[in-house]
Amino acid sequence: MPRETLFTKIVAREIPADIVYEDDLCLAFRDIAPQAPTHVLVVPKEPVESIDSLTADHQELAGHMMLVCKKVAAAEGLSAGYRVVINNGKDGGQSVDHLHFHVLGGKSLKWPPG
Ligand code: DGP
Repeated sequence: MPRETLFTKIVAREIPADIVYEDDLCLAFRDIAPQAPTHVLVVPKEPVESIDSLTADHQELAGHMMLVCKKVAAAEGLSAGYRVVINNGKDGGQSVDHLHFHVLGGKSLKWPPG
């Protein structure tokens, strides 16, 4: 049984979020602590923990989520560019154990990240 996380609760509408996109497979909502003028999280409805938890069975879902990031970026007007980030595990800076793609934009982003 997958563990309940903040994001499973957002998917279940048990806690509120500013939802910007939804389809059968995933949900996108604004990050509560935005690191850029636009900061949206794209999460699968299925409670996959991280990139490390993905299997070959998730190939379609993972590709779909990437296309949703592109859709969200377009809907947010990020025509000058944007960044998609997936933190994985402790050293990767993952703090919520439910896979999520960060879509960041609305300013010129610095590289490399810390
Ligand atoms: P990460 O560090 O990659 O696991 O990113 C988790 C993100 O989730 C972080 O940027 C802050 C965001 N976050 C944490 N709790 C909540 C919440 O309750 N609601 C929303 N919308 N975002 C949250």
